[in-house]
Amino acid sequence: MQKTAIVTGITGQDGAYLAQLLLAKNYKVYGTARRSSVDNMQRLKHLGIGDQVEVIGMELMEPSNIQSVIAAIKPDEFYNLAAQSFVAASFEQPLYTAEVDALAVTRILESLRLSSPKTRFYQASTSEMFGQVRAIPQNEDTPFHPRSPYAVAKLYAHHITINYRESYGMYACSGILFNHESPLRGSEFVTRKITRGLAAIKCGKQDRIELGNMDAKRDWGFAGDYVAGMWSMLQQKEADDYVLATGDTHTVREFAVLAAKHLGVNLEWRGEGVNETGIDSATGKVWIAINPKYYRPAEVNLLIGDPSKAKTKLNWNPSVRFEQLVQMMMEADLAAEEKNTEKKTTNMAA
Ligand code: NDP
Ligand code: GDR
Repeated sequence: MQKTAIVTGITGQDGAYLAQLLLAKNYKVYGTARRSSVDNMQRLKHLGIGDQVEVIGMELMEPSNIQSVIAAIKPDEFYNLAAQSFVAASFEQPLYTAEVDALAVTRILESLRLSSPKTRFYQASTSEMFGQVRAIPQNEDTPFHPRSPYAVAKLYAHHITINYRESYGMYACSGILFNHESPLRGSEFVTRKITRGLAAIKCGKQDRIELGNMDAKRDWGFAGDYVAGMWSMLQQKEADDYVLATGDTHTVREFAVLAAKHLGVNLEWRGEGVNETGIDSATGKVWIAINPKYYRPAEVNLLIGDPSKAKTKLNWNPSVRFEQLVQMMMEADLAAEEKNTEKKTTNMAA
């Protein structure tokens, strides 16, 4: 019989890749989205699956939305990907972030418990929960020390997921995922901000990119690999929690240097702290400058994950390494920027 899955956050990066994977496995996919005044199905369309996902309305702040969708569909699997996912924004909107990223998870679990207790549940947990890290690398046993309202809210969601598993025997898993990126990554996240910005500078559309903490280190992988891990977590005999990561870490500065290299630009660094600049060594032009407004009230300086458990138990392995990821994102943004420029030139000529 065809399996059914509900994916919350279908308009987001992971929602799109997960939907693609589930459709390829012949699932009936219901994607939930909140109301929007603009067409926000671009990622699904980009992957060519815009008309294959059944999109249903669900605002995570509305318990009745959650209850009615779960009671009507009673899916085999429920992937909770929706969240206020931008760490920086959580310092500006801590209460909203708590509602959506923490309390809404209890609303979902309660609805599942009451209406569809056999549904297998995946919670999108995060390496941000490790925060000020207590061990290097971080694995499932590393103690947590969250450093933002986002991470605190996600930690609540992580524990309530485990609590429903232990209290009611529900098949509920928490995937502790390290940063994963792609050409579909939101443009406010640092990787995509860099690749979009560099492409725009290259095409003469932007003067420079302004960034914050260049020393932050992240374990960056490819989103397509990570959604496969989410699915695997729900196919096991018993529910459990897993870290997904590459096991490599790089600074924001290293990401920028490598991305620029794909454009044939050798970035050199001058100055320190807020005065640091990234300069094209051939022309002396400043491509990257620091704007302290991008510093966070509390920072997560270093993340590097140990995915051994997922490798052993789920047979999960990341297929895309850092260098390929940067290349993939840089090439996609350059191609998009060049296409835009071409379109504008053609329109002006017509
Ligand atoms: P995105 O920010 O790309 O997508 C978030 C999704 O949540 C969007 O579809 C968004 O809808 C939806 N959403 C936000 N608020 C609400 C709300 N109040 N009601 C209903 N839907 C809402 O995130 P990603 O795809 O990158 O991440 C998916 C999940 O994984 C998130 O929970 C994130 O916190 C978590 N995570 C992500 C990691 C990563 O590196 N990408 C790593 C670890 C965890 P809209 O389009 O309307 O804004
Ligand atoms: P993160 O991703 O906070 O790790 O959360 P983000 O790309 O926003 O930041 C990574 C690091 O880069 C530093 N940084 C900047 N960040 C942004 N966004 N913009 C800048 O200009 C900039 N300059 C430097 C940040 O300070 C930070 O150290 C992501 C999200 O997807 C979360 O939802 C997810 O849980 C975690 O990854 C794992």
